[in-house]
Amino acid sequence: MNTQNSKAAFAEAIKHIPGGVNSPVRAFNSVGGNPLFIKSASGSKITDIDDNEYIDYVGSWGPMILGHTHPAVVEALNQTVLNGTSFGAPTLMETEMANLICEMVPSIESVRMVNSGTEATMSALRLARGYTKRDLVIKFEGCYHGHGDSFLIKAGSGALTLGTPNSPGVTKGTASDTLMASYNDLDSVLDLFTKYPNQIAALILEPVTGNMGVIRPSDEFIKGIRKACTDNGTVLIFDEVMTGFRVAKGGAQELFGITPDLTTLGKIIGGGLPVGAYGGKKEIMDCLAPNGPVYQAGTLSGNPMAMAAGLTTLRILNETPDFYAKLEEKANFYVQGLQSNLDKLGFPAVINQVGAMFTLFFTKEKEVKNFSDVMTCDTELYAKYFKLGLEAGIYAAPSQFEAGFVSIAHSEADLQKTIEASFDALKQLQ
Ligand code: KE4
Repeated sequence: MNTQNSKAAFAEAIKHIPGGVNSPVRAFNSVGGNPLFIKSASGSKITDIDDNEYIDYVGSWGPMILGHTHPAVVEALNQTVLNGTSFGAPTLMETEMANLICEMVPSIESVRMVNSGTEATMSALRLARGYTKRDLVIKFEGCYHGHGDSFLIKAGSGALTLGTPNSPGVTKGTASDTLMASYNDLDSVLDLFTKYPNQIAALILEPVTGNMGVIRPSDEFIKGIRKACTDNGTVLIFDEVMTGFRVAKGGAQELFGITPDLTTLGKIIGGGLPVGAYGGKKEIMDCLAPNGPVYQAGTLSGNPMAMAAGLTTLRILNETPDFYAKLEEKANFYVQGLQSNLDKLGFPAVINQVGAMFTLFFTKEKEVKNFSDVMTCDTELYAKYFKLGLEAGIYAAPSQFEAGFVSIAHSEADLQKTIEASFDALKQLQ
């Protein structure tokens, strides 16, 4: 596979961009080699600057649930740009977006648009602290909530991939306000509530993890967390930046029947443009400026281009009959094919799937249900599998600690080709 142009592009990029990338997990550091520079995408495919085409299972890390360059999204952007790209003043599309989010995610009574998932989670935490007048927050080892200081402690995603789960630059004071619990271990949460009575402002979690690979919460864990937060007057924040509109129309909270107090959103709600959002109980959201004293702002929050792409995407998700059934059918076909490969070869690995997100863990464990299980993975083996996939025209996440995604644009032929390529790769790795 010729990637000469990407190699040259990377040599140029590293001159003036830290690590040659604008987000660390793109750098291929954990899988080796140079990142591919992408020039275009359409539907389920992406094409690099050496004209290699790949079936895309990254989907821009989640947003591209409709596939790339969906005609309705492209048309909406083409029309919107002609009227101006940003006004710094209210627009009708922002109200339409807020109304639609509140319709699709009933726990959200009021919602504020921001420009990234990170902005959403850091703002939600500040809001929870302002509302409860408490300082402490509980997060889970391996969960990633963006690069806000309070969350870069034992964080997942790129921080875990690159081995910096505790980032330098986060002050001791900030870090001391973040309490760490273990995913799927309810006692580790209850112990913190016992140790810090009436001091915990918020508990934030990925209701299905994607940033240490995909892990589903146990019923006991997710229900126990809801009860513990209610009993202790702690704001329960579901970070649905990845799971929102992905694992179900109403996100993981619909899937599990759990009502959080606040929800953070991103990725899909921007349709590929920079958007984040946070929302929830009106009583809490009304503490936000200009109504209340908790401050948060943003020059480009709710800008017309992002609203046009996001609204078009959400309307399709909301109005297409059986969209999620069809999407999950594709994911099931794919995962069953991968599982069949493992079974035929007797290859030790675990696949976790929730809806249209999944991870193939290269571990000898029988199941992966928490961070310590994830840490048994052979990341070098994953790197080899990833590169064999690239050679076969499959673009997966360049890290074992991420989620894979299918879009509605992935055809059965795409999935079948990927299953066969996976079989060949696993056979070579035995
Ligand atoms: P952004 O600031 O990257 O838009 O969102 C941060 C974030 C918050 N919460 C969850 C659950 C997330 O998954 C993310 C971002 N996810 C990573 C992928 N695992 C973004 C990819 C990247 O960092 O380049």
